[in-house]
Amino acid sequence: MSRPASDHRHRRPCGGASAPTPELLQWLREQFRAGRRDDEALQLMRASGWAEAVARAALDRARLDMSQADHAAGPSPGRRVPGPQAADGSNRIEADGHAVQLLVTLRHPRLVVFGDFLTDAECDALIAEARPRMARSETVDTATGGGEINAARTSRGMFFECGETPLVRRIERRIEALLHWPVDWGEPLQVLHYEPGAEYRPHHDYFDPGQPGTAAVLGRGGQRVGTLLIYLAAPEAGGATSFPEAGLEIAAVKGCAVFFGYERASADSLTLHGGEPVRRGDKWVATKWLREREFR
Ligand code: PD2
Ligand code: ZN
Repeated sequence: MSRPASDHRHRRPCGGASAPTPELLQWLREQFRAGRRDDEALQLMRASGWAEAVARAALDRARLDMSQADHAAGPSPGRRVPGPQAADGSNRIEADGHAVQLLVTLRHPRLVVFGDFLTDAECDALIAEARPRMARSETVDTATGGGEINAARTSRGMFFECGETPLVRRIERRIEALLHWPVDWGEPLQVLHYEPGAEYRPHHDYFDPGQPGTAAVLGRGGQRVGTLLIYLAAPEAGGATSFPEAGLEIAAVKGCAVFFGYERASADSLTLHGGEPVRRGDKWVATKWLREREFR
């Protein structure tokens, strides 16, 4: 097994943390291509004498480089992407012992609408678990990678921890089985609540590669590659999820879900989408954003 050469082992950084060398970054990219996990690579760098801060910075830098190269190259035949696989034209998919209906499938944007993703009782129970922790939703500040309150998003929301409750675990297992994507290759489940007038203006869910804050965000699991939006409570009027470039509106129907994938962080994916203003009643949704690899 190759080791990451560290001739800097005893060198003290002068004027701040030392930066990863090009050789270390090259070694890391080779390790990732060979399927090495982040924690294993980190262990090898430590064993070779690399300082913790440098090793972690190198990990983030190499992952970011690879993610940008992958996205510039676009989809390739060997590249895994999340999504359902219906057996021989069936309109029902078994996901972790639960039957999900396949209602709409679109190739471009790559989008699928599911019926019966959650039962009414599961929707109500998830809302009850989320309700005490709701706070004004934030969006990612593309300059810094941090969160910010934004007039474009007037819902309230919260994040569960991964596997936080038995119900959250059951839903995560169902998502994993349906989309063929490991649950920890994604952000924890988020719940949003929209009251009348609240909306989420059109946006892309992937992180804009051209923005300065994106590097920090990609360091934790790479780009987003897909979104699963689950409708937990339907408003009486308004609140559809719209895809303006595709001329598509998906009504928020309790228990249904929409998946859309974007192999490339590009507007060509036609995944510009928004939550239309709620006119009457309340809308609740849960969102699972899928990442290129383990989210840590
Ligand atoms: O609640 C929605 O319809 C919606 C629309 C657009 C949610 C999201 N984006 C999201 O959570 O990313
Ligand atoms: Zn969105």
